Amino acid sequence: MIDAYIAGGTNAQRVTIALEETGLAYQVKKLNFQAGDMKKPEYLKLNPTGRMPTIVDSDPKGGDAKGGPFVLTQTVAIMLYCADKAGKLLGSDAQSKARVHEWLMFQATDLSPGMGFAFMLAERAEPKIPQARPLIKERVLGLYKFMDDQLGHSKWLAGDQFSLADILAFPMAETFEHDKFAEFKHITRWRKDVAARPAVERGMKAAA
Ligand SMILES: N[C@@H](CCC(=O)N[C@@H](CS)C(=O)NCC(=O)O)C(=O)O
Repeated sequence: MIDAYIAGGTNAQRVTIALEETGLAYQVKKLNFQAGDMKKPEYLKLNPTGRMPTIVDSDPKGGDAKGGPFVLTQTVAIMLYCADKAGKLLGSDAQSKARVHEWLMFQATDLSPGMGFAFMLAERAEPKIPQARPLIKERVLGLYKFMDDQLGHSKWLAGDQFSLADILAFPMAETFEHDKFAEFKHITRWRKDVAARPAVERGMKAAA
């Protein structure tokens, strides 16, 4: 059984969708952000960064858990662990695996930092720097254009097979300003295809 410590939001959705798509047994341990659950000593033992998500796999070897529970943090690492454990969502040969990794990296090192910094500069910095928004938005839109082109010639991000790359991208695409996606027809088609998957629907609900 995997305990998934989450408090809602896109990273939580990524984890619960990955868990639903892999079919691994899991339960949600809901953290209350406002109540400071992520800074409480018992949670900090699991995740010293005081952030979420975190998973605890009480059955790490698929057997009798002789090695004790396995604690893991970092959204992408958790997704990779679940996919690896279930033998799903990662591609079937060296090349398809590399494609999945390529699109995971695109998001983890290009898209997410761009969107994260835009939010920090424009909303959280003191003083706020709203003039940073258009600059970063332009960069993010450039990256989404690249993603749109890819989805113009393949059903899923990394090719013919639905993969972790789609799961990583979907929650962020759902929060982006959708009027900006009007020119990105393929992303719009892909968002519908991803949302229609029963496991995705269950994962989104589980993280709500
Ligand atoms: N790189 C980490 C980021 C974790 C992270 O920043 N989580 C946010 C929510 S998405 C959080 O817990 N923030 C609470 C805080 O910073 O106090 C991951 O992917 O898991």
